[in-house]
Amino acid sequence: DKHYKLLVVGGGTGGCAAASKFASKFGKGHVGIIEPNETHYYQPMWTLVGAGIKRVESSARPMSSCLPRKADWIKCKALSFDPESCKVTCTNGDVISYDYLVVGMGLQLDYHKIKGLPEAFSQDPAVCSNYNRNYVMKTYPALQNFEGGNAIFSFPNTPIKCAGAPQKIMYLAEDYWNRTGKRDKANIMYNTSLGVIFGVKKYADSLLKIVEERNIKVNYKRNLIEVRPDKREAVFQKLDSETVETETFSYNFLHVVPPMSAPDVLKESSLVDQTGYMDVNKFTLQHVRYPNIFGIGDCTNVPTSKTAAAVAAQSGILRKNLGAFIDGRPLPVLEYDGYTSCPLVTGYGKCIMAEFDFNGQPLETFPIDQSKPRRSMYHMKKDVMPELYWKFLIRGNWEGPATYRKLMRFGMGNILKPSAV
Ligand code: FAD
Ligand code: UQ1
Repeated sequence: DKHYKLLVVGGGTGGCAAASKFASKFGKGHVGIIEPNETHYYQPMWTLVGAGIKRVESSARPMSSCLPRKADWIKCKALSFDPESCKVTCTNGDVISYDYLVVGMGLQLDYHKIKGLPEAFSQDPAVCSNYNRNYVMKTYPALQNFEGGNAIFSFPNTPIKCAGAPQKIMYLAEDYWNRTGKRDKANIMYNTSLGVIFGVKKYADSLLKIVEERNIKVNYKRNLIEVRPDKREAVFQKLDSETVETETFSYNFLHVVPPMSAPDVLKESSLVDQTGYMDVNKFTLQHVRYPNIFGIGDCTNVPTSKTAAAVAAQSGILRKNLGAFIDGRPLPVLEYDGYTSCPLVTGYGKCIMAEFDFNGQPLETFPIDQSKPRRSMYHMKKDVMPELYWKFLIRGNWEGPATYRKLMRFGMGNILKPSAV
């Protein structure tokens, strides 16, 4: 059976970036990537696809064009991990051994944990979800066909990727119905399992102003547990009640964000902690029990908001720390600060660019107040980020904006500080 110096599991954002860096370093034949899918999706595009701004095709590229040429693509799923003997078993029967392993398996979407799903997606045109390549294609037609009534947007009771995405599509929908003269007939509701609108106060304050100004009702501690397409009812569990209590809403439009978890294969392995995510050191991304294993992205227990922006920053941390470990140098070389970013699209042509660290402290790149919705940040999201992703991030050449942030701060600091004059 095959052996690789570096084996990467997952050819998504993190897997591609990691494999690219080390395939250039080690050369042809020394890096293997296990990835079952023929197509790589730029998932952040789906917010714009749902709003009719981009086509779903623009979010897709052939996997073969995304994986580094110098690495071997093992086109199947990882089936089990044997970290003691440094082996991964695949669905095609291969057992692959490695010196070093990087796991970037992302998150599994657990639509089936909501009663009535996924069937309701095929039974009711008013039920949609930007989190899946097929269901996102239902979102814009559902926006167009909406004729008034309750429009409900859900947020599940688990960690999710891009925690802002469940409300981005709501602001876009509100804007769309406003422009098409249907806003007066719409009763827009954000039913979230959380107790806050966003985890970082600076941006939460801006969002609270927006929901108030635009007459959007926020119902906190409401978890979607059932969809009844025949009656057009959505059942939510009240998480703030001591007894098991539910609340049923009728809907005319329903955007579902499913519960998410690490992929089952990972949960069933010895690589995870009690919460079911890969157990890594949050500063170095090295596994806490198996030093030759590193994790990147959404599948790890790193306590930051799960985004491609976070993966970009983590790819730099991984390059340095895994690189040092391979060379026998001591860790940490560079510690992750939790940098993550969430472009909160608040309408057609408007975006709040949230950027923050492990402590929920803003870490903004630009010398402007990014908690204000801006057209410039909308263009960053719509036009700049996709290019950055395809040309640099998945090629291992975009490690986030930290360098630019420091340059901007340094420049501004000198201009603004009176003592420097
Ligand atoms: P992924 O990119 O999801 O890749 C995981 C890979 O692992 C997949 O290719 C999968 O096929 C593979 N895999 C799974 N199981 C196995 C197995 N058993 N064997 C082998 N391979 C396996 N991020 C932002 O930064 N900004 C945004 O604006 C933004 N908006 C978003 C909007 C939406 C609607 C969505 C869905 C996501 C958004 N994100 C955004 C989040 C971003 O897409 C993810 O955080 C990022 O892609 C995570 O990268 P990853 O490598 O951890 O996982
Ligand atoms: C980012 O680096 C990134 O990766 C390409 C994203 O993925 C889609 C993002 O959405 C964001 C916001 C960033 C952060 C970069 C800047 C310049 C704010």
